[in-house]
Amino acid sequence: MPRLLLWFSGAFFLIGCHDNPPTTSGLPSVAFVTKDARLTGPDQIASGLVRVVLRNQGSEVYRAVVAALLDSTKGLADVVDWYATWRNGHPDWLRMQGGVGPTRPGDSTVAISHLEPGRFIVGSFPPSIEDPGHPRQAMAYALTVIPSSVEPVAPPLTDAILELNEYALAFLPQPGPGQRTIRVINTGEKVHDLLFARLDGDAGVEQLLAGLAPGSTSPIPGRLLNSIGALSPGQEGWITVDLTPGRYVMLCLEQDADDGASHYIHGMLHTFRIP
Ligand SMILES: [Cu+2]
Repeated sequence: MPRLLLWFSGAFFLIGCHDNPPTTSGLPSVAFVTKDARLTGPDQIASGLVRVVLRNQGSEVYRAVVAALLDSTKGLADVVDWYATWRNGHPDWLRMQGGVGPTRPGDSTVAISHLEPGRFIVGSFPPSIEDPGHPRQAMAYALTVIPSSVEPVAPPLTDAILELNEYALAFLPQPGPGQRTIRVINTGEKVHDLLFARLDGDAGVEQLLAGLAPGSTSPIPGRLLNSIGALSPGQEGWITVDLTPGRYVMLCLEQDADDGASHYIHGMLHTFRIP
């Protein structure tokens, strides 16, 4: 099928449609494992594009956000302290570079991130689906990204771009049915994340969020798909999702630094149907 060369966000990107699943077999993988109160993974990985896998063996929804430390005086303790005392959004010394979004207990999800050499923190900073009084406890550890010794791998061919900004999620173009690879980019000025779910029957978004809340006894009326942990402005990641016929929702759970409301309440909520 023809590929379109589009001008978008200051750069050219190839958007294509492919009949075969996108290959990411050439990419190195890094696997993180969440259990309750614990996040584990390798201490060191090579730079470049990497398949980030999250295996959630805990009893609650977790994610694995990969964040670069931009200040040599900051470390894991500063990140844990920032998260616990979160009041004014994200510090400028911590750059959210993707990782994997909300993942249900017992599930594994995958996303692709691009990581330059440096010091990173991997954290399951729970998205703000908890009530405001819920303690913000990060499960996190330090990761070093070292220069890769192999040739850089090209980003995956994508079917659509998903742009996150204040306060909307917009597809370019809206993807059709089938296995689709989506490039997710933050074109805004605040940190954004992504929850991507297929809804059961006529379930609503509020029912889904109620089911995902920590300690909830409500059933989760849907399936969480691959999504992105969190992205600072200008950062990007890639996901592949299988869009079978049904209803889908995408939303951002970041808590706004200005008023404390989740971004989806401000408008970062998009539902669509695959016929
Ligand atoms: Cu957001």
